[in-house]
Amino acid sequence: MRDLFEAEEGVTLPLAPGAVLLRGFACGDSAPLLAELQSVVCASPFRHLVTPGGYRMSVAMTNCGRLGWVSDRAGYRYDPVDPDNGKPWPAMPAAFLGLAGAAALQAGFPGFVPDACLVNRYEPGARLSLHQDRDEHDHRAPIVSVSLGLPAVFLFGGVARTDKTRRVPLVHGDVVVWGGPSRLAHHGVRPLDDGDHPATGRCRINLTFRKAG
Ligand SMILES: O=C(O)CCC(=O)C(=O)O
Repeated sequence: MRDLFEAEEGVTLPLAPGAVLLRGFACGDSAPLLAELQSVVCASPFRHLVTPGGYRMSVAMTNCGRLGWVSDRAGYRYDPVDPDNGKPWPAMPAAFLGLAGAAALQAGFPGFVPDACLVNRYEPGARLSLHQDRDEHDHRAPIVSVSLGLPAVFLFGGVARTDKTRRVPLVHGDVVVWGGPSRLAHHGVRPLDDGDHPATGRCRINLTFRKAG
């Protein structure tokens, strides 16, 4: 399987109208991205958020950029301040902005300048249930989602929750972009299998870039 993904590196695979998988797009940038992530995590460490219903999320999260996505008993929202330390979220590193803009352009969405980067850390067993990204003001901008480290199975459905969901295997360096008619597509991640990746160890990192404000 790994050889198949390596052979596909640089290939754009359509998922749905307005949605593509850019196989291996972030491979060349992964070391600087992960190095920059260290500084982000130093300033705003990973934490397990609580859903409005009171459940602890299995995925650990932090943010960088002008706005950060947060969840607590009061609901889901974007906040310019990290509620754990009362300070603005760390600035979005230039390498993050550059990669997100380049991936969006490659997917057919020029001029993408995200103001929010949600960083998700999956340890074995962590999952993200099917959801839509709808807390952003302007849905004209796409979502750019970068996978680093352990492989995962991404679930990609349609705008209606009942639409058929496809399973998309993602590996280190893959980037999924969805916008236009797919901007409100349901998506999620299956429970992460255990493993050890040379770049991240026993976890998967996902960077989700959005224009939130
Ligand atoms: O981890 C992923 O690949 C997807 C993350 C995601 O769906 C989200 O942050 O909304």
